[in-house]
Parts: sequence; C-alpha cells; structure tokens
Amino acid sequence: MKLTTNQIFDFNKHEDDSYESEIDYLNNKFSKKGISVDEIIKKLGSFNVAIPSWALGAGGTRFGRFSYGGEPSSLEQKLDDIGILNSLTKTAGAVSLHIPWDIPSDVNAIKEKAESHRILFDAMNSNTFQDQPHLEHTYKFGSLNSVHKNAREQAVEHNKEVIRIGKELGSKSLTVWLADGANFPGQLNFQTALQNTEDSLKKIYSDLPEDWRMFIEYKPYEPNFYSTTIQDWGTSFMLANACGEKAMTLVDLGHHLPNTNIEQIVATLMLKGKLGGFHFNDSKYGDDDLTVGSIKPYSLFLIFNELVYGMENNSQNPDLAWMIDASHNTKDPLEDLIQSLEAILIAYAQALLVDRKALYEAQQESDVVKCQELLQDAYRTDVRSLLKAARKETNAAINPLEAYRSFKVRKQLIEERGTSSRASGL
Ligand code: AOS
Ligand code: ZN
Ligand code: ZN
Ligand code: ZN
Repeated sequence: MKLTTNQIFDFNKHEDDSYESEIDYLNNKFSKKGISVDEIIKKLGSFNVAIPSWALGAGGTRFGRFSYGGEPSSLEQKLDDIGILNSLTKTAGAVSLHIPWDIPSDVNAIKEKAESHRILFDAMNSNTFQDQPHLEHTYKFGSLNSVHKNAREQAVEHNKEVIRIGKELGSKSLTVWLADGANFPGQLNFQTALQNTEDSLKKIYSDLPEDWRMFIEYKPYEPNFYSTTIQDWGTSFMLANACGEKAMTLVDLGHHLPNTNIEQIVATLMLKGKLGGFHFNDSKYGDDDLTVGSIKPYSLFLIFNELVYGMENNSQNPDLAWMIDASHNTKDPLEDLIQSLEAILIAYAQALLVDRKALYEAQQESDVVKCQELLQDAYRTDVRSLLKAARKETNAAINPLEAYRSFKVRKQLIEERGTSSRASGL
C-alpha cells in the first residue's frame, strides 16, 4: 500500500489549525531574543532520519517474540513501510540496511522501489555477530578481534562485501557494530583482541571508497557480559583515528552505562571532528532500544543542545548520519517509529530555541542559576506547533499518528500481507 499526497492533503484540511496562534505566540516571545521561529520551522522541515530495516517488524527479546500482523517479509515491503512513514512525516527519507538480512536479489528493482518512495540508502550495517549457514568459520568467540585468523579474514571479507553492495545501491557509509568480547575473565587477552580489531578495521578501511565514511559503534556489554572489545567512545575514537579521516565514532544512545554524560561525549567528539553518526533510542537500564524520548526526554534535549552547538560551531565535524535504532516487543512498529520521529524533532526544536547569546554571557559571568534557567526555558517550551507547521509546509500529515490511524494503515497491511508474515532480522 502507498499513501498519496492527495490523501494527506485531505487529512490536513480537516485538522484543527489552532496551532497557528501558538506559533504567533512563540514568534513574539523568541524574536525578541533574536531567534527566528521561521528558521526553526525550515530546519525541522529538512531534517531527515534513517529508518533501520530491522525496526519495521516487532522486535523480540531472548525470551521470545510476539509478532505483529502485517509485518514486512521482504526488502521491498520494508521500503514500502518506510514510504508510508515518509509520506506521513517527510522526516524518514532514508533506510539503513543490514547485510545479510537485506541482501537485494535484484539491485535495480530495489533502487527503483526506493526511488518511487524517495528513499535514500543511508549507512550499510555489517553483521559478524551471527553465524550464517554458508559460512565456514564461526563468530562464536569473536570476529574482527578473533584469535582465529580465518574468522578475522572472513569477517573482513564480509565487511568488504557490504561495501560492494552499498556502492551498487548508492550508500555512502558503513557502520560496524561488533559483539566481540568475552563472557568471562581470562577468556581473552585484551591487548591482542584490541590489536586484532584495529588491524582488521584498517583492512576494511583500505577498501572504503573516497567519498565513503566508516562509523565505529561502541557498547559496554551485551551480548558479552564481562568485556566488549570496543567498549566505549574512547576506544572507538582511538580506532577511528588509527584508521584515518573517513573513520568516525558512532554514538548509540543505549550504549552507555546508566547516568553516563552522553551530551559531554557528543561535545568532545564534535570538537575533534570525529562524531560520524547517531543511533536514537531510549533506555532505562541498558541497550533497551525503547522509543526515543519515552524515558529521559530531558537528557535527549541536553544531547541535542550539544548537537546544535556543534552543528553551528564545529565545521571540522562533517554532517551527521542520523538513525533510529529502536525496536521492541509491544507496539505497532510503525506507530513506534512515528513517536520516535516526533520525539527527535521536539528535542531538536527545543535545542534550537536555546538563547545561545544569553547563555554565553551567563557562562562568562558564572551565573549558574541563569544558565540553568536558560536551558530549561527552552526545554519547557511546547514546540509541537512548530512541528505541525514544518509538516504542513512539507506536505506531511500535520498529525502523523492520527493520520496513520485514520487511514487504517495497519489493517490494510494485514489484509495485504497476513497476520504472521515476517522478514529475517532481530
Ligand atoms: C547493537 O546493539 C547496535 O545498536 C547496532 O547498531 C544495531 O542495533 C544492530 O546492528 C542491529 O542488529
Ligand atoms: Zn545501534
Ligand atoms: Zn544497540
Ligand atoms: Zn540499541
């Protein structure tokens, strides 16, 4: 199924337009501080977040999975789902593929399908955390860090293959997330594991096209519970530096121990021009992959505050690759993604409302109270009217979740695909 511009247009006609008076109010309030609400609306309208192919089906846990009717069972259907999301929000114009889950059988057909939905191919994800039936060497005890030369070589080859597929599709980046680590002390020699990882990453990097980037993800634990070889941003940063300019660190919000100051990590990496990509989600305990903004919206705002500062001040840091990395067991995956996109734009809009000039002055005067007030004034502003205006301007649905429900999208998908279809993936 596909949503047409006419359908969205019709939906918008019947939507309440009282948000426009809220915008007048915000205009009044913020123009006095030299902040242009129109500019913010434009920025929101052009913000794009990649949707990972694995977030379109219901996620699972190691205790099982409850499937959701109408889930996509092929790459084509995944692209159709993102097409729906993009028609509703105009913020989801990219897909992030995972190989081998998404190996295209017919590259041209897939490219055409993506084009018909105006979807670009964002970062390609490699997978050396699972064994595949045709593979000779197991990743049970590691991949790029393995003590077994054969397993390392096989993993390097796989990443090169992912680059080759990505080149055909028009992607420009590779994300490497490694599960490599140890469950028990003594299992791994830390130094050898790290050295092997560095050497393997350099081999992959040597195959990276000139205009590509390689993103190195880190994570403190899971699936290995004693140690992970790339455990934190510092390790990722060090490896990216060892590889070269096109290698960068990727921050996944869920990949930090509780209470880690993620906004400070963002600032540090942007100052050094090494923040490459971002995986959005939320968490209470670990890599929970919950809906963005559902647990710690103030943290998300503080992170965006640093991202906005960096985008305005750090020309040494290239444009970031944004992706939602959330998936779980209970919600309609498309509704969940609509909520995540909403939360991302809210945090972004609030961060754009921070009175940076006043904040700078308050910082120079060490007026701690004022500094806090300035941040919280932006955070406590209801910016949903700005999102609505941005959507109206880009021909998205003013209220995407309501539109999704009123078009009965899930019901139609179930009619088309059945109640228990499902693609490979997590
Ligand atoms: C895993 O924890 C990482 O967040 C990855 O970015 C991603 O979720 C994974 O590659 C999907 O399987
Ligand atoms: Zn991730
Ligand atoms: Zn993760
Ligand atoms: Zn995650």
